[in-house]
Amino acid sequence: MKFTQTQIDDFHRQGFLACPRLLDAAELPALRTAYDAAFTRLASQELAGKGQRMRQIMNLGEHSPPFERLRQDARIIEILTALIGPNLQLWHDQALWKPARDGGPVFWHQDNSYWNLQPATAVSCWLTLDDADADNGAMQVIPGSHLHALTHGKTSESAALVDASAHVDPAAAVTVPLPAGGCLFHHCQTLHYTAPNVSDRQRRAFIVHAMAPGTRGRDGQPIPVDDHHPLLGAGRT
Ligand SMILES: O=C(O)CCC(=O)C(=O)O
Repeated sequence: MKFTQTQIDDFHRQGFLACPRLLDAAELPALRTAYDAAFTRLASQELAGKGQRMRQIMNLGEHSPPFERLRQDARIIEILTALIGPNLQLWHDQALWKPARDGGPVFWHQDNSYWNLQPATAVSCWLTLDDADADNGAMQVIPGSHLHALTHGKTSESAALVDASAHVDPAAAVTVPLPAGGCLFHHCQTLHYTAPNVSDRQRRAFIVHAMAPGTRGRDGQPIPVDDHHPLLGAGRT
């Protein structure tokens, strides 16, 4: 799927871009089966703090061939390349599952408050395997928020999760509903939030986080190209 230059310009202005049809419906059943199997087979983490909750598997692609293929999918790489530049490196992937009727929002945050990547130009592809809407945890974003890094509060001393809600005017939030197989590309400084799943429908998301090679990590050093952070697309050997 090709984006127009206007859509790419919009991404740079707004910090996000929705792609309602990335995968074909026929591709979804096998991915859902592999996703469910992974949450049964692998130890998933439950990250929680002050009512916030999410279930995640980090780097699912390293454990599940369908997701290893998906994080290198030419359709995803093509769009990430249009948004980041001609060379890409994987930062990591994540599976984030909101089971039906599972309470717990993910508070407003900028991903780069966790990562401290420099330059802050990484982009994420948040892909949903289920129809996602306001009731089951569709992504909400603040347009233009990627232009400034914010200071985030910790949800508690021990929690791994941060909270930038104090910086957010909820009236400025845009909810991005997506059909199954659709995705949302967002910049690593775009403020985003997902609400608790108050529906009877689960919401299974898979996220590919990509950056330009040479991006520096928390220690100020370029992230090495290795098995956890391989080159993607044309750069991959
Ligand atoms: O999938 C979700 O519910 C939250 C995703 C998120 O906040 C993130 O990718 O940083």
